Amino acid sequence: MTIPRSHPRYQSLVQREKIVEGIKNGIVALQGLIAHGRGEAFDYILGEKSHRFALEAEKAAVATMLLAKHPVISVNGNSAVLAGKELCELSKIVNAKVEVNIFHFSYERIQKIKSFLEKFGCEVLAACDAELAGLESSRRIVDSRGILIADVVLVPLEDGDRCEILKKHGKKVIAIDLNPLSRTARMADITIVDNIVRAVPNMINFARELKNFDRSELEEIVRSFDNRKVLAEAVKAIKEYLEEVASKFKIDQKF
Ligand code: PTJ
Repeated sequence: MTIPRSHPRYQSLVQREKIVEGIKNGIVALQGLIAHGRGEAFDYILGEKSHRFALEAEKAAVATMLLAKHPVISVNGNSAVLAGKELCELSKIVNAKVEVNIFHFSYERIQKIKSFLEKFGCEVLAACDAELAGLESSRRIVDSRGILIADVVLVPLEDGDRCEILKKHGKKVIAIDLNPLSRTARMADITIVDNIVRAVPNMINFARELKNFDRSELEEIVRSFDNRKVLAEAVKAIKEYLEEVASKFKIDQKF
């Protein structure tokens, strides 16, 4: 479908089309439609912009990845179609591995996501030759060269069952999740409350800048980061945005 650039909801409609296209070619799970709708709703009440708390988390996330020994970017169906190209670009700058890991598991979809990502010129792990102990869902199926041995894992658009287990395995978890109330958002070490389509380009910009920093400077960025403050600010931002909209409605009513 061609979306006119002049449409007031152009960006949002483009994202929807990518998800729908992803369903048609077997990359996105049907449940991905529901997940996307939830994300859209949260983006709407966050004012569809990258807030200061999101930028802070994006910067700390990049610093953490640059400091890591084995950083891995975990990619599922929705993340692949919405930001696959950018995730591959980020992986190259911070020297992270890209691994396909999905909740609604099938080998066929694993292969489709892998081939889709490889078009952007990155190496993609998807051997499914190891398991994360303690996890029952299909997300336990990992690559022995990737998530299994990772010390830092970026998990965009996660469904909430894995974050805790990754942490039990001693890994640092960075989540990208528009819902600051989700289990993943609350469990992660760093939570990026931002739309993946804005978050990853922001992270690429930070990565280009921070790549030249000393380890001590990167460590300082990570040390001064406070995830609980970020989550609190995200919830406050939603409240303030809704109050502002409500007060505008009240002013309009007077005329
Ligand atoms: O490809 P699979 O099988 O691994 O399945 C992927 C989905 C996303 C379907 C699966 O992980 C799932 O069901 O996720 P949930 O439980 O719906 O959680 C996804 C979270 O991502 C929700 O909290 C959404 O608010 C959030 N989200 C959705 N779209 C975006 C988003 N966060 C950032 N950017 C988005 N565009």
